[in-house]
Amino acid sequence: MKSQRLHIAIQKSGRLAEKSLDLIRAAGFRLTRSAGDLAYSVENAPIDLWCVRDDDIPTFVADGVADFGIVGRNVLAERADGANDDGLVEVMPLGFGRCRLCIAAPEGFVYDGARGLNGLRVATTYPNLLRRFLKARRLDADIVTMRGAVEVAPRLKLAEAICDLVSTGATLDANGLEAFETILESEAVLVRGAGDLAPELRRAADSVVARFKGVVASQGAKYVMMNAPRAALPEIIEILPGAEAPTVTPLAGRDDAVAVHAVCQESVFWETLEALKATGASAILVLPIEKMM
Ligand code: PRT
Ligand code: ZN
Repeated sequence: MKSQRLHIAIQKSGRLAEKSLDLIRAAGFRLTRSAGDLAYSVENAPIDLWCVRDDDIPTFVADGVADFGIVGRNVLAERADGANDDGLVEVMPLGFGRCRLCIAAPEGFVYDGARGLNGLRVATTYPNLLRRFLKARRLDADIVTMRGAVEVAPRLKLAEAICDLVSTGATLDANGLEAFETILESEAVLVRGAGDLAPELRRAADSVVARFKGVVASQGAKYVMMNAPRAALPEIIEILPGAEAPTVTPLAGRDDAVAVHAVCQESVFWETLEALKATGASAILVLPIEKMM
């Protein structure tokens, strides 16, 4: 009989491991370790976590061993090569593990558009993504597939260019390389398989998705409150970043001024506060949001 618990595959150790656990905890799921360091059990919901290599997460989900996975979009995209469509679906981006898959070459390389890659060797651990990029641009470069440490390939004369993930750019800098093209924007995503869930697991699955959405939406979101001249309202709404219709309430004993409350979906910078102040707003408060649904 199939298990009555929902299974989520996460990275065991590495760049996404801690942040995946943080997300799950922020969604209110209490974790206890089980099976050594291979799994966690959620105490307050019928959910278990499998801790595995990130490269195996798509297989776990595609085979139905896990119902969901948390993995880099780059790993998913590298696996899906069109011919081998395993029906994996990206449910939502999770806002961490951001990076770009870039083409880079030694500084000083004259990159005259992607055509400059014709006839060159490009080293990568992402041969499928690179092949698709080259094909879409009708380019003819040789792909040198490596297992890691791609950034040393030009120095070892193994390739003239590389195609690798970049986040801060420090690795490229340290190796005298420069990025020219981004072929994929990546971050950690929640992935699910193509199959239907057992009815008794659907509630847990809906709750995972809704709570993750809440956590992701509240990250960076702020609750902004202020008093403002009624006449400045249109201008204030323009200035507030990513705010949906703000709440406007009267101020006792003041006909010309109102209180404005708004949820801003984007960062609120000091510049924004200064711009608000310039419209005549006062008592401006910016508060963090803990949960949002
Ligand atoms: O052991 P396991 O197989 O599970 O882990 P792994 O070693 O294959 O993966 P890991 O933990 O390195 O990365 C997991 C995921 O993190 C990746 O699949 C990406 O989705 C995401 N991620 C985000 C990154 C980076 N940023 C990143 N910068 N993955 C790798 N890098 C590497 C990159 O390959 C290069 O070597 O970091 C270097 C560049 O970093 P910067 O900061 O110097 O630009
Ligand atoms: Zn890996």
